[in-house]
Amino acid sequence: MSIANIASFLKEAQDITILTHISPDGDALGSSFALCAALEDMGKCAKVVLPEPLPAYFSFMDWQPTLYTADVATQTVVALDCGDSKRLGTLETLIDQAETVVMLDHHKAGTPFGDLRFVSPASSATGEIIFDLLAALDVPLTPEIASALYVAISTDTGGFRYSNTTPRTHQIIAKLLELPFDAARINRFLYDCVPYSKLKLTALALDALTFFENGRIGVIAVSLDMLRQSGAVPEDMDGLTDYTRIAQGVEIGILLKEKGPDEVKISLRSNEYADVSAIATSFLGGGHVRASGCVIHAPLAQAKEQMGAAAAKILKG
Ligand SMILES: [Mn+2]
Repeated sequence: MSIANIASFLKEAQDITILTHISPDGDALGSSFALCAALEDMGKCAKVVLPEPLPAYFSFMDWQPTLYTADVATQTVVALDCGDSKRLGTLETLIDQAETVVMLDHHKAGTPFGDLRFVSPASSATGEIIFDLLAALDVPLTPEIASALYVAISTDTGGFRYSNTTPRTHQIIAKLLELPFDAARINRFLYDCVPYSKLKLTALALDALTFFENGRIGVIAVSLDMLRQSGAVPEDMDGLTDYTRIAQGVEIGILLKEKGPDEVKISLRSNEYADVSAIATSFLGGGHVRASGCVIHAPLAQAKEQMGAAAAKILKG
């Protein structure tokens, strides 16, 4: 299915409900609210339905979701940035109720669903696909649309740093920046502004950073006590994984999060060559070569030793 086909279908649709994956990120939300604003500009009835309120991290954007209730009416559903309908969580029921389901995504792996599908793994973000869709719909960009797409594409490319960033990414961003919105303000809220609790937790985590194998493995174990001390909420742990692997000489980074007395959630990262999915798989987890995860049922200190030893074994080949 082409973007042009999906655009012609949406031109005829009147009542459109936009859905995205659970724990929505910047691309999920930015793409959703950009499309919603554009459809409203076209005179349609459109809404973004979320199962929970907007994550506080995005409260600097003037985004108004509709909270899910069992009686949310849906004629046409557009599911964005979601490679598998299971990732819609409770909203999956809306897929079954809708007359027509459109799916737009950029994830490589997934189980495509819906009646009209467009999946483009070459796109850095679903936001890039929405940019093309809006052009096909002939709807002019507004500051509201441009700022939402900017959030979508910037966050999924790590601020245009990741390898998924293409010339096309920058061409789209250049077009968006022609609109009068405050990109510097968005960048500040996205990348240079954290709740104090998160900063405090980061300080405790950095203090707890230890190394194995002559500094080639970096490990941070976050205890429940550290969360209590900093007043942090679980989402304040987002991004801590990066600190396990940014010290010079580190190849493998391991973040351990204590969930309970005998439950530790592990995130594994590698910088250049180590296959951390091999470590995760040996503990019944999974993921990719550079990023994977697993759960260990052991006390935090013991889990740390186990993961350090498993990572050392991978480095020794
Ligand atoms: Mn995405």
